[in-house]
Amino acid sequence: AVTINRADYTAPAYWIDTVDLCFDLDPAKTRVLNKMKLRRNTDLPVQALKLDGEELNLARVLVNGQGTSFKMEGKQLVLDNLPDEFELEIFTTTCPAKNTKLMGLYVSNDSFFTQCEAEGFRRITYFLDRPDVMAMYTVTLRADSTKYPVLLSNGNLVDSGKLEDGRHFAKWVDPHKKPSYLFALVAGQLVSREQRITSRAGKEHTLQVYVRPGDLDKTEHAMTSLMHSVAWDEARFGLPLDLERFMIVATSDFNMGAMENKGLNIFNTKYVLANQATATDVDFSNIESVVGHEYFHNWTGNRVTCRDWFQLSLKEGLTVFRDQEFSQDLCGEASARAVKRIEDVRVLRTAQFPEDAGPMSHPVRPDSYVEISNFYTVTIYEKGAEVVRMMQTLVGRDGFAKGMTLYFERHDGHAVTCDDFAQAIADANPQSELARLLPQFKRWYSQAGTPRVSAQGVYDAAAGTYTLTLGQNCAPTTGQGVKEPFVIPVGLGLLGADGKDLPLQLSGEPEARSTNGTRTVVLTQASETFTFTGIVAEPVPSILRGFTAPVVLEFDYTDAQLLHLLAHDSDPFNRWEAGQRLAVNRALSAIKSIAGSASDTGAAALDDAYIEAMRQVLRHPALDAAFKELVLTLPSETYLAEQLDTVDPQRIHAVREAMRQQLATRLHADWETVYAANHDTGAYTPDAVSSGRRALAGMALTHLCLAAVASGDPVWPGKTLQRFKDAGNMTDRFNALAALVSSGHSLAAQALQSFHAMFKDEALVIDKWFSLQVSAPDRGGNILPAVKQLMKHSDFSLRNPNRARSVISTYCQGNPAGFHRADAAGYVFWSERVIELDAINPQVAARLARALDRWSKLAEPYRSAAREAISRVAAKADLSKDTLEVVTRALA
Ligand code: HT7
Ligand code: ZN
Repeated sequence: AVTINRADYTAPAYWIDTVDLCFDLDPAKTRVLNKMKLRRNTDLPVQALKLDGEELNLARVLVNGQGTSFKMEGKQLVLDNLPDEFELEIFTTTCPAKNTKLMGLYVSNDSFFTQCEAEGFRRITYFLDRPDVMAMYTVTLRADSTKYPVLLSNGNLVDSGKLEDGRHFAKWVDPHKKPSYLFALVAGQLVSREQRITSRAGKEHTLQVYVRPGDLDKTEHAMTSLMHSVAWDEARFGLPLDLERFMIVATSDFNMGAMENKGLNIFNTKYVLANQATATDVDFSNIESVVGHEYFHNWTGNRVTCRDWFQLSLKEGLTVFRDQEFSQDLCGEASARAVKRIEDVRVLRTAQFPEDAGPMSHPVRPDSYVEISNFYTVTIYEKGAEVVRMMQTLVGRDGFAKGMTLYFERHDGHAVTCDDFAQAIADANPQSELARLLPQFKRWYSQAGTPRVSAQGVYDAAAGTYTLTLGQNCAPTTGQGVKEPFVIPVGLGLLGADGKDLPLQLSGEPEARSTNGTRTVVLTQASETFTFTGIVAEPVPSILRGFTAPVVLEFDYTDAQLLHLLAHDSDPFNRWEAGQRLAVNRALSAIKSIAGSASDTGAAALDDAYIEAMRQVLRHPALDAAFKELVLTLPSETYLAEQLDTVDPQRIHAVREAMRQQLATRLHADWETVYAANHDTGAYTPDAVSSGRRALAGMALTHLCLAAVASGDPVWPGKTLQRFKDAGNMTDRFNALAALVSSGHSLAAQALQSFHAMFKDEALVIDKWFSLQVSAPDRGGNILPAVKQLMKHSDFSLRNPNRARSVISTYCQGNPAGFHRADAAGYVFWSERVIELDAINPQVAARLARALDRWSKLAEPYRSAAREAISRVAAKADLSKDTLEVVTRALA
């Protein structure tokens, strides 16, 4: 496989100014006529034109209307001796019905869809398929008018009409130039919800959400989310919608979440369709953030795009940051914003930190890749968003908005780099810490790995000072043996004995400076000391408030300090974090202390102090339900695994399950109270407050069922089954079902069966039905046989990514104890599925292949067995470069 290096970037030898595409759509043989106007890039020496193409049948090539000679170099079509400006016509055919990779033009449920990012356009026609070639597109679609009444592409509909033989056509013109990865077409039997809106500037727009007939009653939330997105981008960043018409189309066959094609976003149905009967609160919230994300790309990605795919985080990190801010702003209340921040950090720490410590570790701006699809990662997206967030922290919220304005002034309509973005934010804020430290700050783009920040505090009673020494260190990653210090903003507070924030005055300063008791210091050296004065009694430090940097904080907190923070910290993130640290410490000592068998769980994992602290949280009159639910959720098995040098997944599972059981039995009366207080949320709305109450009520039910299974008490399982039957919305129904399943109660089987019967025609609900069963706690190795059985179910399909992921990925990546079996059967299953999927859809296979990324940390016998399974996959002939890259890196 060929490695592409960032350092090898050169500008394109030709520019494409206009593209005129004409499609005759037919599932078996679609004809594509592509007429382009090209111009030589006169900054470079004269070169041949090399056009990318993949799985195309080439029929004809004309230059200025004349037949011409050409040759094929691998997959590229090569033309030589060209004039400086010319028209090129290429006629090809493809077979969308056989396109199981879902890249390029494909058929799903008898409709046509496209997916061009990153390199799918070359599967539609020969092209300079790279993001720095931006052109104006005109697209004509021709198809059977009965089978494909709706014909959509980017931009504005300028013409449509009937053709002979029952066919019709539509002609679309996109008023903005764009890279090929933003091209899209859709054709099929679709219906739409439509909304007219007027922007702040008084412009009229039409918003449309297209779905299959029958799904229209599930489009209201997506439309509301889109309207909120349009209003938010105008209000927060002054960025208006630049199109008369903005369309979202849902498809049930999609490799990722959604795609920001200019004016014609294509979405996985999972991130569009929702009503209270079929979607949970989490689904509603995901839809809001994905609709926002794709809409925000209209400026950050589409108007200003990436020069090359190494700059992917330029658009993805920035757009994730924007969608996170959007969701927080829509929450309103500070406490709800904090809940969203905690959820985002939890994703970063459970998915990105392990990625950064494993074989696929790469900088936010990678230096090389074999298959770019493998680099749509949590590092590019989530860590990239944290890098943007740190910029905002360093220049302030208003300064960041000014920086965005300058970024668009400078780069609108161009394809640029991460450096260009950082430079614009810094230049707009010349007095800021970011401007002062820019070259060093940009190490966040170039260095992989998660820095560890160590902190030590010394209180000097005589001097009335508290001295905090912060150090930083980042372990080597592949190809980067030595790391230079990062710029790390650290939010700080000091809590007094009464739990209140102390005024923060650094020595040498004339007066105390802080906002809401917090101030941000900036760590730039390997080690630095910060001395606070006027401290009359030893404080408890609250460090990295709001999680101001994507680092691991090491501070040797005592239990008493953590309990103090959990009870009082004014920063909700660190308040939650204190509870997590208390739980992690207990879990790790139980895991390490288990001698003997994996089922010995170190009985005293949870002591009275911890249980009492959790009781106080549950009983707290001022804390939100959503926050309580987060505090009471134990750190995941994956997160616990990352805290260990050697991982025995069965031990971790046994300890965590024992902790869950203890929380269930020892807080039984409190769970009953919590359930009584929160289970009735009135008429359903997916707002933050009522979602939080439903989440906490669901958590209470799970614990009540767990306790009941242990005691043999039939009351709560019976009530839970009744709740399942009577629920007025999917969140309550699903939570009740999950409580029965996750507690292992015998009523679960009956509830699962009736759930399937109720929702047999709702694909997204059936995905949940599959996932729930394969993510249940493993009991004596029961999950793998269940997975195999479910794969025989008539509703299962390997070809539909959502369905394949709901069973296979959920099992391999979401159920560590079910997957990591001492008999290696989980790994054998994994290797067979990766190979099987690779022949159908390499992107789905390559993502599944990453389930064993952290194999080298496993204890024996898991480690050797995992390695063997990866080698088996790597040895398979004709593996896609997607999967080959993942397994090769794993074995390196
Ligand atoms: N920008 C979109 C990326 C995407 C994608 C990439 C590779 C293969 C299939 C894909 N579908 C969508 C998604 C986003 O970040 O908005
Ligand atoms: Zn994106």
